[in-house]
Amino acid sequence: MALVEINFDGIVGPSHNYAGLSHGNLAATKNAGATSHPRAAALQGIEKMRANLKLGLHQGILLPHPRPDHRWLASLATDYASAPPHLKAQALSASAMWAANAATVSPAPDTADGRCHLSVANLGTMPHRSHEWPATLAQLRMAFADPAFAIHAPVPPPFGDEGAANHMRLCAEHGSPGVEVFVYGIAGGPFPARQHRDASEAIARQHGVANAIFARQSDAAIAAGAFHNDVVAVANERVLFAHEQAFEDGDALYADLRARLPEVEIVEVPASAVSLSDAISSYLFNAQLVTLPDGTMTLIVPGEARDTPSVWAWLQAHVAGNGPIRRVEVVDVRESMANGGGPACLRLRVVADPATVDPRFLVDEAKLDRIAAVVRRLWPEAIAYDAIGDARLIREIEDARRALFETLETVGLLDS
Ligand code: SUG
Repeated sequence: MALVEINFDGIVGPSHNYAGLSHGNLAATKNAGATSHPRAAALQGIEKMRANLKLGLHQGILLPHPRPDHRWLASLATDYASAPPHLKAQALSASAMWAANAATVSPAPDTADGRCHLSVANLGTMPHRSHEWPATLAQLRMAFADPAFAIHAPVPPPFGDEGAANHMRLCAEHGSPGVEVFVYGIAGGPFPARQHRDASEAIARQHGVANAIFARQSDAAIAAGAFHNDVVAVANERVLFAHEQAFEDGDALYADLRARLPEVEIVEVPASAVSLSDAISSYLFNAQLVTLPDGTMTLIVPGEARDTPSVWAWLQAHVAGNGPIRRVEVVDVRESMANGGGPACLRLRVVADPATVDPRFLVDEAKLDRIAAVVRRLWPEAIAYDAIGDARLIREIEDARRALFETLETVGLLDS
């Protein structure tokens, strides 16, 4: 089979909660201390995958990590019962659901050795995300064990790397050679710049990317709450869809792209139509921009985009006009959105032949039904912030994950 784009969505784990752990992520900070609904959150994610299957897209999954992360706590010379509250919250976070931060992916047509390269992100800036990488690495090694893939361990700290959320690929079509845009930030504003240029360059070298551009995220975007570039820009095949204030020097980036890929179409949304603040609160750009089997370029946006008048007006006008985005689909991922994760955060894109992927990581409707049944039966209905120390809740979370792994025949990964 030809190379196709497969979206691997992180299944929302049973410990999903609102602990306000991500400084610079305005939604997560605003909802700190709120009661979460892990069951509803996971079901929303499953419905999004179901909708994408119905659109004719290829769909995969990544699995919840062991939470609490006892191994990480042990490395800090403590355990869940005696850890201070902030370490407890950091050890329990379900943040691995945001698969766009799992790894950076360079598909085979872009790389020197003709393999698809994946580098696991170190996520070193935020303590609660810094311990995701070992479990991610174990899953990627299992899912992509075929020699068509090369899996790399993370770039070492202190060079922060947040994976595909700061990486865009432009190409004539998925299976042809692409230009890879690595977006980095520079520290100095009110919020951390999570993606370091040295990390991006190391990954481009490691993957043997022939055609790479390094573009700086604008300070204004980071200061307005765009803690990852995928909050203000998204690319698919020949289209780059970005906010006017996404990049420090957008004109230079666009000129470079036009020189390297003449068919590129840049859809820039002016701040006069959609403010940075509306773009970030609605997650207009944290959409999945996808090509349907009939070639229709479609934008999958969260419900919050429809609820934001400036954003919805812009989308309606674009679709009514001659722009490359021909269709808009709305999905409900509000439990994830409340922690700053939109439709695009929840998925990792891999361009590959599905026959080379371990089938346990691919889903169809029937498998989603089985996953949903486990979630309905065992995922906690709600987690109040002050309940995270409750031993019974912890047991419930661990039992729920184990049942899912048994259903998916991935028990070999339970302890990684
Ligand atoms: O890293 N939220 C995530 C959201 C990640 C979104 N991903 C992309 N943009 N691709 C983050 O800030 C909140 C968890 C908490 O506060 O409990 C959190 O980690």
